[in-house]
This record gives sequence, C-alpha cells and structure tokens, in this order.
Amino acid sequence: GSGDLPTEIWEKVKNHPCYSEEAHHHYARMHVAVAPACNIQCNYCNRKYDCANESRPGVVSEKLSPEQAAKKVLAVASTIPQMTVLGIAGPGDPLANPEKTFKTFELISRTAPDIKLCLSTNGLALPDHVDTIAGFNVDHVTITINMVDPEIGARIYPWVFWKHKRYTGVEAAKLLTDRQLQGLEMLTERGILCKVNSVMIPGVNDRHLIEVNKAVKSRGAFLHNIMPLISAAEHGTVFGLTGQRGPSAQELKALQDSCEGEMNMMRHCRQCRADAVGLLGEDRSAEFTTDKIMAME
Ligand code: CLF
Ligand code: SF4
Repeated sequence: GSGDLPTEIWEKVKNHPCYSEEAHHHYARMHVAVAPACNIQCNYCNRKYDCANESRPGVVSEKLSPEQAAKKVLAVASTIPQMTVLGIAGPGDPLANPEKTFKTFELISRTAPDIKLCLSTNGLALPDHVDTIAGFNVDHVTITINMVDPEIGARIYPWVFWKHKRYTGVEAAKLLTDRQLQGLEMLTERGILCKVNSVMIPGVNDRHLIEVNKAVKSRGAFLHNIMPLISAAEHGTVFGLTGQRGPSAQELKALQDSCEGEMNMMRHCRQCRADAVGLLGEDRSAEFTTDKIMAME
C-alpha cells in the first residue's frame, strides 16, 4: 500500500525496487557500468572492482560505452517486462565521469522515455551537477555518506581529488562532507528523492552513523540504507589489509533499529553489481553481455 506517503511521492516510489520495499518483489532495475573513474579513495575500495559504495566489493562489471549502454537498456527492457529503473552506479563514481553518465541518460531518455533514471554517487562532484540531473528528470539519487565528522572521515578516506588538486586527511574529509550535505540539500530542494547509503565500519563510524542519520534526515533525505562493510584481504582494500572487520548481522540490525524512529530505513538492499540486471537479488547480467546484445537485432 501507499502507507502514509503523499501522492506525488508514492508515484515516484511505487515502481522503484530500492525506494519501495513492496516494489522490489515486482519491479526490476538494471545498472550499466559506464563510469570507470573515481575522484576519491575509500579505504574499503579496490579500484579493480565495482564501487563498494553501492555494490558488493569483489565484483568486476563489464564496462560499456554510452551507446552500448543504451542498446543494452532496450534489449533488457524488451526481455524483462518488469524493468522500470535504469541506474548508473559505477564501477567508479558516475559524477567523476559526467560526460559518459549524462550521454547515457540522454540516449536512454530519447529511446526509452518510460524508464526512470537513477544515480548513485559519493557526492564530491554533486553540487556542480544538480541542475543537469534535474534537467534529465532524474527522480532518485543515492549519496554515500559515511560520516559528518572530518576526524572520522580521515579514517575512511585517504584522499579526495577536487579542482585539479589532491587533498588528504581531515582537510579531504571536510571537503567531502561539506559537498555531500550541500548536494543533498540542493537535490531535496528540487523535489528529487534522495537515498543515503552508509557503509557500517565497526570501531570507525558505527556509533557515529546515528548522527549521520539525523544530519541527512534534517536535510530532507527520504531513505537511509546502512550496509555492512564487506572487507576481505584478497580484495586488497586498506581495511582488508589492516584486518578491519565488518559488522555481524545482529550489529547491523541493532544500528538500523536505533535509526528507525528517525527516518525510513532500507533493509532489503542486495548490494548489487554495477552491471546488475533483474529483480533485486536475482542476477541476470550474464544474459546481457555485450557480445549477446550486439548479436540481438
Ligand atoms: Fe541501482 Fe541504487 Fe538506483 Fe537501486 S541499486 S542505483 S538505488 S536502481 Fe538498490 Fe542495489 Fe541496494 Fe543500490 S539494492 S545496491 S540500493
Ligand atoms: Fe571506490 Fe566507490 Fe569509494 Fe570511488 S567512491 S573509491 S569507486 S568505493
């Protein structure tokens, strides 16, 4: 049901498998991996794999050009009738690759105008692109926000790259948090629904995420998705190498429960790949490799 949501919001979420728990049983999303570069470094990321802000680490997605991506969207939409949402979520940061990301949106909005566009970003470049995002009628944006305290941020992000310059330590984290919160405010002012993803890192930001939850709620975020750190040494991340553990299922649930009173918590995230296709939790990406799509006419 629509719960207590205002009609205009319900219209935006009822077909979106991530924004509506109910919709995820009936509606599918797909991602196209058009965005390889990133403008920050997270200690839980290995660049050989998909962006861990939105995805399960350790997965390598097939990178596409915007033209290949548009072709893939048409092929998938004609095969999977429940396909309602196209997301760009990596393998790097979509807004560190703005030409590729927006070219893809442009092609898809022309060839498949019924498909909703969705975007997931670390937020560093977000304030510069809010008008373009709004111009493509993107109704859903995810920002990964792991801290609002630069001291904590310095333990998560070794550097950020902004305006041709590399920043490190607390200075880098301050820049990132300021830009993330500014971007969030700008989006919600324009009526774009924002989901915040946070990676729960025990001993680093776990208790602090309650403060993050309040900060993003007060700036209009619609949904908060706290995801567990998946840190494994074989993926070569800094946290993997230092033995940083991820949370237990009980620790994750306890944190989600303590935030629940503040705002809607997402609990059905499946930490998808940057080229995921299908219902959440179902992976049909192997059916739609470039070879197969180019062979379809
Ligand atoms: Fe993709 Fe993300 Fe859009 Fe969903 S996924 S860009 S909001 S369409 Fe969804 Fe996947 Fe979790 Fe993301 S289950 S990883 S929350
Ligand atoms: Fe990796 Fe994503 Fe972080 Fe960039 S934003 S360093 S791709 S996890």
